[in-house]
Amino acid sequence: GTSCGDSNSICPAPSTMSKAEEAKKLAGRAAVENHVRNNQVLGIGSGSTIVHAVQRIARQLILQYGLTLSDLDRHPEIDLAIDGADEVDADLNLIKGGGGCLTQEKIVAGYASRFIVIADFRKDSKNLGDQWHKGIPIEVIPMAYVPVSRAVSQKFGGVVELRMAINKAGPVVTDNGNFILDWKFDRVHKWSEVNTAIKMIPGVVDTGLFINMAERVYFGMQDGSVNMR
Ligand code: ABF
Repeated sequence: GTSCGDSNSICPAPSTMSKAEEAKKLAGRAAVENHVRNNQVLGIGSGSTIVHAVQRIARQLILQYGLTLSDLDRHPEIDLAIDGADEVDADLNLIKGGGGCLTQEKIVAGYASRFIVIADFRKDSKNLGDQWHKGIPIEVIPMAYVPVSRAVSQKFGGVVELRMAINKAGPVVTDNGNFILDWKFDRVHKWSEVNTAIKMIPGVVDTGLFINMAERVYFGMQDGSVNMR
C-alpha cells in the first residue's frame, strides 16, 4: 500500500502522527500490564491500536507459554477481550467498526467476562460524533441494504451511505459476506434505545454502537501519560 512520504499519499503532520502512535502504544501496554494474566482465554479485536497490545502480550507470554489461536467453538467463554475503538463517550459508549469488523468484534466482546478498550487521545469524546465524523457503521444483509438505509434515516434522521471499497469498484464486503452502511447521524440520541431499535430492523446484522460493554478504557495521551476511564 501507500505509505507516508509517497508523493500521492495524504499524511498528517509527522509530529501528530508519531504522537498518536506513541499514545496507542501507551494505552495498549497499560491495558495488558493491568489485565492480562497467565492461562487466560483472550479476545483480540482489530485496528492499529490493538497491534501494540498484541506485541506486549507476545513479549510477556509467548516465549514462556506459547499463544494458541482458538475460536468460540473451542472457547465459548473468553476471560478478557481487548480492542480498539473509533470513539469513546463520557459513559464508555463506543463507536466501532471503522475497519468493518464490528459484528465479530461485538461477538468476542459480548462473550468475554471483561472487555477493555485501548485508544489514543483522539478518540476521547464527550458525546458520540464530537470526534468521529464517519458515522455509525451498520452491518446489513446485502439484499436489504436499500430498505434498511431508508428505515434508519426515516426513523432517526441523518444520512445513510453504503460503504464503498477504496477503489470504488463496489461495496465493501465484510468477513461475514455482508455490506456496511455508515449512518451519519445529525443529533445526539439515546444511544442504548437507538441501538436496540436499529437492531430490530429486518436485515440488520449488528451496529457499531457498543453500549454498556466496555468496563474500562485506556487513553494514551500526548504527554506520555495514560488516562483511564
Ligand atoms: C477496531 O479497529 C475497530 O472497531 C475500530 O474501527 C478500529 C480502531 O482502529 P485503530 O486502533 O487503528 O484506530 O477496533
